[in-house]
Amino acid sequence: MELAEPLRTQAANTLRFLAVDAIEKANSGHPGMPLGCADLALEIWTRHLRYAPTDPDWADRDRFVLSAGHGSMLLYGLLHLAGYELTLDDLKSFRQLDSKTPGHPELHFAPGVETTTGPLGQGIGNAVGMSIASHMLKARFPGVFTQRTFVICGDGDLQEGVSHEACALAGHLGLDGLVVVYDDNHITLDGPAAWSQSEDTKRRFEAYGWFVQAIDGHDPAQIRAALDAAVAEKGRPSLICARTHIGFGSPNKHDSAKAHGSPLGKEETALTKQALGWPLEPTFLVPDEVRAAFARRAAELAGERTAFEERVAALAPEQRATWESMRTRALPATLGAELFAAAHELATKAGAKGEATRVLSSKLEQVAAKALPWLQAGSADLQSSCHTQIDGGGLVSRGEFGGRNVNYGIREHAMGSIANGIAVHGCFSPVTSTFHVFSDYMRPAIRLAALMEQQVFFVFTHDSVFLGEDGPTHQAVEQTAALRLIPNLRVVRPADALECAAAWVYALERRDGPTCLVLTRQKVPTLERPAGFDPKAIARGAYRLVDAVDPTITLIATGSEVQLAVEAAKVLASEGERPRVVSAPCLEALEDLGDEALDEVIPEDGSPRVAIEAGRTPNWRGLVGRHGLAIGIDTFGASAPDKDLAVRFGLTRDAVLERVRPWLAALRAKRG
Ligand SMILES: Cc1ncc(C[n+]2csc(CCOP(=O)(O)OP(=O)(O)O)c2C)c(N)n1
Repeated sequence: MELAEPLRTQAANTLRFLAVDAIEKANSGHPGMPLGCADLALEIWTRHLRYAPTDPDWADRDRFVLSAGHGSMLLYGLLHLAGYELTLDDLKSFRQLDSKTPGHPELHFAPGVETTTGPLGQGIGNAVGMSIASHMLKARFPGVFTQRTFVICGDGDLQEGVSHEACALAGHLGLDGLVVVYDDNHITLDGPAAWSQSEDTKRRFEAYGWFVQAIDGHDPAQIRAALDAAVAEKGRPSLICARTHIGFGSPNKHDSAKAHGSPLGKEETALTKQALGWPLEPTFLVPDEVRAAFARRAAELAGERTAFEERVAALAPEQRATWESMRTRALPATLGAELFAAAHELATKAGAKGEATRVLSSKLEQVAAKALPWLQAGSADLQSSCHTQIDGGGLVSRGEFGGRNVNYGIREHAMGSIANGIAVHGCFSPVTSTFHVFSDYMRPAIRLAALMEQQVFFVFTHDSVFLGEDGPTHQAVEQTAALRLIPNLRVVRPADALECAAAWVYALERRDGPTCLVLTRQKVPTLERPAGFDPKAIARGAYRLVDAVDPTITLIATGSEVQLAVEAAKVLASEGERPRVVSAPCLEALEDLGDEALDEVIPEDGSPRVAIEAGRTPNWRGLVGRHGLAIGIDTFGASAPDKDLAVRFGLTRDAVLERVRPWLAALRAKRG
């Protein structure tokens, strides 16, 4: 739909003043960006974007990402006009508690918000992920999907490193249908962008392999021509560098950082409305003609959904079943049993030598991948070490999106952000992988996956000092503890094949949040379990591996240190103790089940508690209590063979016993 003047200007000004009025009412927000980008957003939404306000999750919709999330009111205004369930009252509640219109766009609040943005750069990374997911769908179901991905981003997004990583990969993969509009307003939060940037963005993106156009971002004809060309471009993503003016229309704040992040103020609002020929009252004005124009657009788009449904209906039955599985990301009821059976086989094969949990997890991932067409994997150039590639799944590459594995290159941050985009897109759950220590490089994305309640599998291998010779730069010490601090993230550190299977079962069943799988480089032995042991107990998060009636000591360990606890317990038992050993691959998962579940596994029975984990100890102190013992590593590691490191860091059976015995004795002496 093309809006003729003066309706076009009226519609753009409607967006502008919905934002200005909402920000004034909230007395907080960012008016500069909506004022500057209204012309661009309007053309995207009325001319190109295909959406279904009554069915916001319609699978073949185009995705729109406001990467410059501080401009949230622009998005809320668009959603309101487009007919989503977002009323004027919702706009009037901008930034208020429990409103649908939080300060930055958040997934699950207003319908039509595709991803949570605000941390600059993430939206672009997400959009690259959405575009990869789109291409993967198109390759799997030729002729069925038409979706594209539109983005508005600012200087902040393009300065952030994550966008460099993501955009380089987007160019490399030739992601056509990805259209990024750059709000090139020369202003950031503190002042002129020129204070901190002077690169030639156009040439930078051309060097990445993008199709780049530069336009006046307030000239409708130029915007239309550029968007038309960008959408039509084949074989590469598009960047439109749109020269805009922040605070457009505001006599005293346009082109100034003053428009960026504070309300215009009563006087300046009045002056801006006057300057753009907008009535001062009523506020939150939506002229009937503008509403009618958006209704026409909705009607125009109504057929798209039916046409898509018809294309799906015409699929061969087998393909339709695959699509159904992807659409719902359904888990076959038998998968859990299959994973546990595979784990038993793996354990038998590993024999006395044992196996690294990274290898065991990899084999189990294959079992899951066979059953789940929606499982997709990728690594930051560490496939050969992390082993997360889906065997026989093929590579995603330029022009070839039938594959299931993405080579992200050495771009951990973008990997996380792109994986989030793949997940929110709705048809794939992504696996990512790198060394555990480099989880720090992707932490902002992991945090957002948790905030957005997305099913992303973050696989981190080489999980402790026991990776050995590469030394402290590569040895995770604080990463497990640090990741456990992220709300709604679950960190699983399995100890052997069966625990790896339980980790996958848990992670796959967890639909409302991401899971980290923290895995060893080194071989670990298969744990002995009592006859008739039900592996489902593991997936609850923690369980008693060695039990005792009226225990005199409780040892709690994770991953590679569980065997250490078992060995120490054996010696303690020979010395007259009644030790209990709890394996706790994911204590937080058990805690999720409530106090009762925790009490069932680790009761308050008065037995002194010891935690053993090859990493920072503070987060165990709560569980072991003030008089408990947390054995771990609270310094950086060292470069040496793992056996020497075990001695150096006190993580041998004898070293553990040497700490436990005097501690127990002192405790008993104190208690009398
Ligand atoms: C990762 C991150 N760092 C810092 C911020 C705080 N911040 C929000 S907007 C902004 C400036 C962005 O400048 P630009 O993209 O040019 O936006 P404009 O001023 O044009 O609206 C900053 C620093 C943020 N949201 N995210």
